[in-house]
Amino acid sequence: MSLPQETIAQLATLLHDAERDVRDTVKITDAHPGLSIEDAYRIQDALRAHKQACGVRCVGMKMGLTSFAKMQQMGVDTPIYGFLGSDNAVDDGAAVEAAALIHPKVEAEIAFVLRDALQGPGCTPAQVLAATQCLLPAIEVIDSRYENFRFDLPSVIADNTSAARYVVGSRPTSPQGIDLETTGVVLEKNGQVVEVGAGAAVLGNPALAVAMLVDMLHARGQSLLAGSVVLSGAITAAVAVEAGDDVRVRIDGLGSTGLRFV
Ligand code: 0L1
Ligand code: MG
Repeated sequence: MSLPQETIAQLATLLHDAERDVRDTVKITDAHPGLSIEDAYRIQDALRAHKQACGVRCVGMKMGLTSFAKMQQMGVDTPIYGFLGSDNAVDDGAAVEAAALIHPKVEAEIAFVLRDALQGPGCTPAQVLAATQCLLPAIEVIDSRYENFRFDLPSVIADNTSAARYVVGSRPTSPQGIDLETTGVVLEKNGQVVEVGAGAAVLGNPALAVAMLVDMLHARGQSLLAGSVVLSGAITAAVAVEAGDDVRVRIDGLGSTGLRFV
């Protein structure tokens, strides 16, 4: 049975306040063990509405759990999605205050910037590429609001898939001529290579992850708006960071981006 809207709003406020106050909380399924995936997305929607009421703009969307290894770890066969708020965006090379985050980790990703809106059902990678204005190298900072980064699927969906910050490169590249499957990715921390990967780590092709996002949104009566930034999913494992760390991602054909934790 689905939760009443009042409970959905209370759970969204709990997660909003945990993020604002930089304190972790127990996963929400401890108190609501039967929480459905649909109710988890309703909590995420309420969290987005709460942030928008505080002046945050929704600038795009993200896919999460896009690697087969992570999906297997969580015992699921589909990825999950979240939203990107204007308060999540960091300028290329800028500083991120580590004390404003609970236990941040970084992931290397490819960002799509859409020229055209995309609507399901049946969205294809070719349609995604045709609607894409440019690709950018990206770093997503994830920061679960749950103790020890421990959660189950409904809890992490409600928590906006651990979205916290993101940075994209400043040199836009047309998707034409980029082989998103074989493109190589290097994630560096403090000048040392800590993770390497290729685009195919994201569901075989990051454009497929964006197409899947469009269909998942359609199933809930939503779509991707023109101008959206879309983080297509982690190409590397997530790496823990702290104040003093300097992080950079370099992607074949797309250039690089970075941020500093202070
Ligand atoms: O962006 C991601 O892939 C993260 C999804 C949520 C799971 C996690 O926090 O590791
Ligand atoms: Mg991610």
